[in-house]
Amino acid sequence: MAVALEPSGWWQRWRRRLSARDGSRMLLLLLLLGSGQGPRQVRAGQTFEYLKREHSLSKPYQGVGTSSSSLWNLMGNAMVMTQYIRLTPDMQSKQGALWNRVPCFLRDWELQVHFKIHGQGKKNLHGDGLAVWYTRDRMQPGPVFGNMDKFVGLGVFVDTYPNEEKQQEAQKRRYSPGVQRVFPYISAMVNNGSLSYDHERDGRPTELGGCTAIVRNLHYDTFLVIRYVKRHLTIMMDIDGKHEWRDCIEVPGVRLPRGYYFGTSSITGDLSDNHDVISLKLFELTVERTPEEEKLHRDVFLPSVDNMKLPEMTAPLPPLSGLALFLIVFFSLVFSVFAIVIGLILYNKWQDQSRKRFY
Ligand SMILES: *[C@@H]1O[C@H](CO)[C@@H](O)[C@H](O)[C@H]1NC(C)=O
Ligand SMILES: [Ca+2]
Repeated sequence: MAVALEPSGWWQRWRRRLSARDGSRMLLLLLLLGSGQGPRQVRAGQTFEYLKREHSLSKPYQGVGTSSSSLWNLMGNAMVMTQYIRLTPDMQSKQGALWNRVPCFLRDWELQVHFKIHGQGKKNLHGDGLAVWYTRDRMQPGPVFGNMDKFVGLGVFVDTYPNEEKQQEAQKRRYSPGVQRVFPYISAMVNNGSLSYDHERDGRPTELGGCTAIVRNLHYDTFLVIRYVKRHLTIMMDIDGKHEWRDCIEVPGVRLPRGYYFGTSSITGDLSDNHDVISLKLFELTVERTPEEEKLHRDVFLPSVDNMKLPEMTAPLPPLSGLALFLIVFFSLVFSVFAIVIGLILYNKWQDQSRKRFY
């Protein structure tokens, strides 16, 4: 497959800052920079970045999902529009996905996701969000943001509905301080096929890390980037309209096999949103490795994370049941009465003794 190179590095970063995200300006820049020499590479530190067209998707979405030669397949309710690919419309019980047909054999890469989540729902009456995948299997519908559970690979979730918090609220439970997460929330999970994503707890038991990301109904562009370099997983976002990457998740020692597929999926339930993907851009990152690193970073066959300590099953504090509350109040009262009675008796005795002493 022919792979075109896109000049990046400093240029890429400059472009990110300067909002030159529209095609015409990019083309102009290419012409100016390339000056007829064809594709160029621009060195940025020790890293070269090349856009890999076979793993990327952008407007116009010619042939997506329809032609047999398409690089991308659609699934479920996903639809190709002129300006975006809609994974789900703002309607109940929809699910859709978009999957790259070409397995990715790169060792170091960066995936930039331009997405938009918007809808009619008011605060906390919208859902459920979208996921970005790098997994062994593709096109497998299921409950995890529209994809199969017990997946093998990496999942990055932009979760817009706080299932666990809402459930706790309904049960009048409380969180211990520092445990509550603010939604929308981005989290990541690496799975070797043995773990289930716990939707009711928004993936809390299996999350590698996460951060709050207020991404709904914004009038500017929102981006997510997943960078995988030397087994270091970094997830950043650009959701403030400032054209700057903000850190979200950083995990060292992440082992991901090669030859997996990129995809994105979404699901709505009782609550809904439009979940749109505008572009997916995969860059190959060419980094230098020392001979030791070469040895260390040998191919793996199953995803894993070194020294992974899954967050403890931090159950919210149990609520005080009615009975417990009654017993506490009852015994407090009984104790108080006892204390007062004993106090009075002792006081009387003391007074008697004082009287005896003076008369
Ligand atoms: C798969 O992951 C689970 C949970 O992290 C771990 O306990 C198990 O040993 C792993 N299985 C293999 C074959 O690596
Ligand atoms: Ca959720």
